[in-house]
Amino acid sequence: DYTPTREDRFSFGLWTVGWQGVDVFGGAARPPLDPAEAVHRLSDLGAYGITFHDDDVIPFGSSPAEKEAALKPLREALATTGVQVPMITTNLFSHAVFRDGGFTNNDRDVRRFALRKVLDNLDLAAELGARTFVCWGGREGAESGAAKDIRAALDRYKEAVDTMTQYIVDSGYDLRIAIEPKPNEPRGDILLPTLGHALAFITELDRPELVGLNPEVGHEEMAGLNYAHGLAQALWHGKLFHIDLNGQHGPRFDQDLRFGAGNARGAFWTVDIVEHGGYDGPRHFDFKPPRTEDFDGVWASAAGCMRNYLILRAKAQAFRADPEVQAALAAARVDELSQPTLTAGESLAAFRAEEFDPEAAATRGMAFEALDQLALDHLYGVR
Ligand code: 3MF
Ligand code: MG
Ligand code: MG
Ligand code: MG
Repeated sequence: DYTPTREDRFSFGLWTVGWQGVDVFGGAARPPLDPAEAVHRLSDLGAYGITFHDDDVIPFGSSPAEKEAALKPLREALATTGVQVPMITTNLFSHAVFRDGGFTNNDRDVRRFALRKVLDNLDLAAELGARTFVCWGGREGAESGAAKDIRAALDRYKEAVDTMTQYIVDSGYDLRIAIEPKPNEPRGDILLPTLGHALAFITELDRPELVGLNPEVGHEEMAGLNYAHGLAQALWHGKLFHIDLNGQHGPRFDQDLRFGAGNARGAFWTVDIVEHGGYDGPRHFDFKPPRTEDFDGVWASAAGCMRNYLILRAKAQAFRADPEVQAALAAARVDELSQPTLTAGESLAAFRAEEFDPEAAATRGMAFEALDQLALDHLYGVR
């Protein structure tokens, strides 16, 4: 049975099921979705959380009274359903004022406006009990060479994130920031394009302990990278604060397919590392129900994200528990990699004098194909 429950901790962005299908070639294909309705529908489907950009709920430019009025039905839906808000984020990309970015816009007054918008949203995050605040810098970037001084832009990016973490500490908020890398789209080139760039950036910040990552499947695969490997490295650094699960077919536009569609083999290893690698945050979906769909299709697509996750979770668990897999892992000497290469206290002189026969070692097969076939047998459903 692949029916989701709240214990599975599935969450969805309001902007996912609420996407009206506006793309670069066409306008809205679906009417707007009321945020409170989205909360009720996602709750009925078995989700435990919803996430949103300020503008998904509060129209851009709202007065404080208008903001409260916009939040009221959402607050009521959360209270009625018990749905949580584990993460919120700020829209610094839709309004044309952000066409050259928020934190790294060449216009200083736009940067100041962007930072005020984010600080307001940190207050809302804390008030709603969110523990993670995502920063996706979709418009932080360039299409041309001379237009952006990348080193100055990184100074301003750091200044913005340092201001946010200082404000979090000064306010006593229990919040951490998660940077979401993306290589391109909507900008020709986006700053902090991959997990690796973002990890390096974090080490330059005033409070690196408060800043981690929100990796998205599609964004890493757009860059031709292995998402599961990226998650594993983020975990190794203690930086996997949140995840955006969806589906992608290789390096093309950001497809945002439902999770499990797209690269299915990649999805299997993604679930394996999420379940077995020490991540304990929400299983968050950032997908787009295709514009071919009416609302029945939207909810089928959302349900499919969770169903595919649960199917792959069962398969990953069965793979790890399979005695033949355990034997194949041993044959592939996977556990041997956990042994330090040097023995503690070993003399380097003795170590360097050690005899080794590379010709003999080169004839030992690694037995990876038999191991991987067992994984595919589990994935393809014949074991
Ligand atoms: C775009 C994205 C964003 C981010 C969001 C923060 C609109 O490709 O992935 O979704 O996920 O802004 O979570
Ligand atoms: Mg995305
Ligand atoms: Mg995303
Ligand atoms: Mg995407």
